[in-house]
Amino acid sequence: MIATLQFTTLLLAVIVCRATQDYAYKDVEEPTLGDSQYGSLWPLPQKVEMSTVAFKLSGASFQIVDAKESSSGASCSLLQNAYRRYDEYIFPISRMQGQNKEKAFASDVSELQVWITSADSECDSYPSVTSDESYELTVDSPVAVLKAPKVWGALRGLETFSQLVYEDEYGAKSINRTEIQDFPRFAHRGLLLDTSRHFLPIKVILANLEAMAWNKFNVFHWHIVDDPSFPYMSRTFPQLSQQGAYHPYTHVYTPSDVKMIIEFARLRGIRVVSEFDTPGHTQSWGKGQKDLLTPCYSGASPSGSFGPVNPILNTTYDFMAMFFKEVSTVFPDAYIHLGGDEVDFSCWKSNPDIQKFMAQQGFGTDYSKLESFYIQRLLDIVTTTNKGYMIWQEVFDNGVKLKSDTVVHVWMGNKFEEELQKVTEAGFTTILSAPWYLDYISYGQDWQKYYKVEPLIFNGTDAQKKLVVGGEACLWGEYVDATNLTPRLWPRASAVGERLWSDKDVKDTNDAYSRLTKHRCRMVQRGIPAEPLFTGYCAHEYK
Ligand code: CP6
Repeated sequence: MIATLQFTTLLLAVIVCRATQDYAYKDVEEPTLGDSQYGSLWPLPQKVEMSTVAFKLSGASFQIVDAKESSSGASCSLLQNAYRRYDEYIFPISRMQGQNKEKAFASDVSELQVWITSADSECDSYPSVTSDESYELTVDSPVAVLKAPKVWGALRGLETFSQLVYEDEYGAKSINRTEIQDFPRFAHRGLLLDTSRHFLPIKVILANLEAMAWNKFNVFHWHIVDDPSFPYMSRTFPQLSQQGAYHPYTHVYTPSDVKMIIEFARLRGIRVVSEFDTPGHTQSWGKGQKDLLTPCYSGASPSGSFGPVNPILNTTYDFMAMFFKEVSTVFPDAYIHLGGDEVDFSCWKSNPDIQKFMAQQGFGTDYSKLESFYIQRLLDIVTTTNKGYMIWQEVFDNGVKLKSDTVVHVWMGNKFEEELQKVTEAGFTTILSAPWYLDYISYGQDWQKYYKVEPLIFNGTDAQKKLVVGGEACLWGEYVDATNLTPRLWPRASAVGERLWSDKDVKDTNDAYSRLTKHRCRMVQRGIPAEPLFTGYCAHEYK
């Protein structure tokens, strides 16, 4: 038996594919559709060795199980849940019918054994920016083994395993002998969704968290409130959503909704980072919280409209302290995003009380000093909750004194390289969004534009480059609701997903096109209406 196996191995050419291999770089508009040697893997693992030896998988007998040596097992519901999910992805029809109607044949690969190697599997923890997502996957007969130090790596490896399974020309589930070693290039791989411009139903958020996991994203940046509406239901200040949401009962996220979203994300190794953006972008806050916003003046009298948060009242800071105390307990992540972007000074300028305060403080007419004054106090407040914070780049640009573990979020479109250079020169951790504004749409294959971005292209030392912990694709919600969000996101966000996960030398757009086309079909098959990249069809489509 062993002799036969060795003989087969010798006879069959083993293709050794290195994900880090350099490709001839072609700048093409329409990539040619050839088959990638990596099948439909997306994002491409760091190291893949794939043989042409194919094994059969029988839905009747194949199982995902805990390895005997594993430090985590039946008591880890995160893993058991994931096994069930991936079992259904691999055998969708047979599993959906409950009973397996396939003819039982012996599976060449009877089991995928999941082996958590570290004593603390982190099964009951929340993921963090330092979570270990690495894994090793060996597909062989009679068993495949997935080894990971923590459950987070196991989740990533299960997704990869499911992507290796394909149907042969007779429709039989197959998988090739494969060895994979994998880990993310960047620790922060996020997606921003905006639930203020339009309310997004819970099930839309959950479906997209699921799709994030398929693309190895690990941060849901929840831009939960903004000018148009305040859908976050606060226990401490219930009037904020009662007055500020589009509808006080139907268009709100209750504490239990938020809990459900956080747990659904955790089970997929995804952090939920909430953003409560101030002092700008806060019109909706003013409806339920009297005197929070600055009254604007026209001439000598109030105009009836309101501007950013009023930074000169003590009541503002009392409110913020209570509000962020609540937020810090509702969202378990170690970071809160505090916004700080796009503050419009015209209302502050019009207000005589603010003018007086500016003079008293010696700010002259530099309103960015007033903005910094507000942010500084807010940061001090949030620091007392023991959370780290993330802020949009303007807060850094304005010279606000930031804690050393602050994450500066670079979003302005022009010259992001210079900004990354400045932010990291000052020693701050940073994430990049500027080139990945998916709310911008245009004719053609814009995924290639997102794909070709190299985050570390700026001038800087190795130490500076290490401070770039990742990036986020942003889907701002002005023109997006439940009807068009999902196809607008996928597979365009997948391009960002591979850029943030795979090696920097994975940049062959033709190879990416082939894999992404199949990956997109797989997303459609799994129930996500991902839009097509270009002309063509999906193998699973039938009348
Ligand atoms: N909302 C908030 C937005 C944007 C920002 N903050 C935004 C700005 C410019 C573009 C797209 C989105 N809609 N709160 C900036 C971070 Cl082009």
